[in-house]
Amino acid sequence: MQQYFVEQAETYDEACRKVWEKYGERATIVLRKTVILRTGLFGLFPREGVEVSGPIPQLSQDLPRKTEASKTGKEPQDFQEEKRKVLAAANRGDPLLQQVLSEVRTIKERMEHPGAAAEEHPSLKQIDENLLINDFPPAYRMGILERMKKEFSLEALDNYDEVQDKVLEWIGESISIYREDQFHRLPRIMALVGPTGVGKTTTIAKLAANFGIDSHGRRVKQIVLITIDAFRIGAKQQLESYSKILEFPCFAVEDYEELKKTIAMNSDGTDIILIDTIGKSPRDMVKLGEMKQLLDACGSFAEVHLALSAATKSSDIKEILQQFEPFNYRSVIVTKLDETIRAGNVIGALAEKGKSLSYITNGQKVPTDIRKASAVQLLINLEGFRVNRVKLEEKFPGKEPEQMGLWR
Ligand SMILES: Nc1nc2c(ncn2[C@@H]2O[C@H](COP(=O)(O)OP(=O)(O)OP(=O)(O)O)[C@@H](O)[C@H]2O)c(=O)[nH]1
Ligand SMILES: [Mg+2]
Repeated sequence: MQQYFVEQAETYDEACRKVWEKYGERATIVLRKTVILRTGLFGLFPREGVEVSGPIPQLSQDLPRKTEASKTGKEPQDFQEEKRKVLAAANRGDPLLQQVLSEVRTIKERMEHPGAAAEEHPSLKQIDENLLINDFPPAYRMGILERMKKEFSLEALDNYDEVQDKVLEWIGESISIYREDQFHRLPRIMALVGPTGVGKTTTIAKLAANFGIDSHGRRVKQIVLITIDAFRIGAKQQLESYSKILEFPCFAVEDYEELKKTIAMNSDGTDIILIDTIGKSPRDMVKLGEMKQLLDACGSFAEVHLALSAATKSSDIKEILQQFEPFNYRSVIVTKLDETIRAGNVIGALAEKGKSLSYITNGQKVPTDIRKASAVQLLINLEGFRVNRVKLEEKFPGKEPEQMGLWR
């Protein structure tokens, strides 16, 4: 019976090379599809790859050889006899044989029209294209496409509008929103860490204003600002200038002891202490370690949030999420969403790492350009999808974009 090969590789060319090395150059690729390659320990680190398959060509040595029997003229008779039996079985409607014949017919059709067989449904193609435009990581894209193949019939796939609504829902479900601890002890301590220039200081100022002052301009919470960026020229002044406008006290500290003392001194009567940190390269493990030790002075109840620019490449986001892991950050604050039309990089990386989102900032203006994170807000930012906002808001109630506080 005809046998088939299935080979996987990172690229189509590599897969073809493997096939030809194993089965010779007569081997024809009949089917080609994109798959997730699971490599590494326990199949972690999935990567996108290609799977090719087709019939294994009969090598000349595998063809019926002339045996002693054939020399006596017996084999042709046997062969004729076998052929007669097979045809008779087919005519009788033997189910197994019918199935084999149908498979052979399909293979023949595929060999005659290779493009048509490998063709995906247009809805799958369109969704994949949209995911690609939005910079979703490969494994996330493949996950969505596999789910589409499993959950939609061919008929259902024909209804593109419904398909894309469902896919948006799946993407929305993959976004985890940070739940604030309603009963945190006072003062609540929040520290922001993250790479250089992502908008930590600006975000601290936005948070301070929105937490501390209500829509009538009244002070509703006592806020204290602390920066551990005491060395850099301009960095301390940047936070101090915000603190002057907002009339919140501001302190600059240099080490663990000083931070501990400043927190202790300001604990009475303070609702929230916001701590700004020095931007660090995720590759500078030594400096990250030093800052982690310094931040330990905040105690175990402090909430660390990681600030991450939405304009960061997918691969860099993964590295940042990983390298800041020692800070045990509770959530991610996505900054500069206004600078990109793609949110897939962030959504995909957070989903892969199981991290939740607390705030989104979308502009330089203090204090207006910040929102509590919501799935809908990221979904409406996606390129190429037709967003049915009412439907999404029904699906994700209470998570609509919410501007906080004053200065709308
Ligand atoms: N477009 C845009 N720009 C922003 C946003 N948030 C901050 N910025 C700008 O980004 C630049 C850097 O902001 P900072 O708040 O100083 O960033 P930082 O993370 O504190 O920087 P370092 O302390 O140097 O690590 C400033 O020009 C901000 O105005 C945002 O949401 N959107
Ligand atoms: Mg700063």
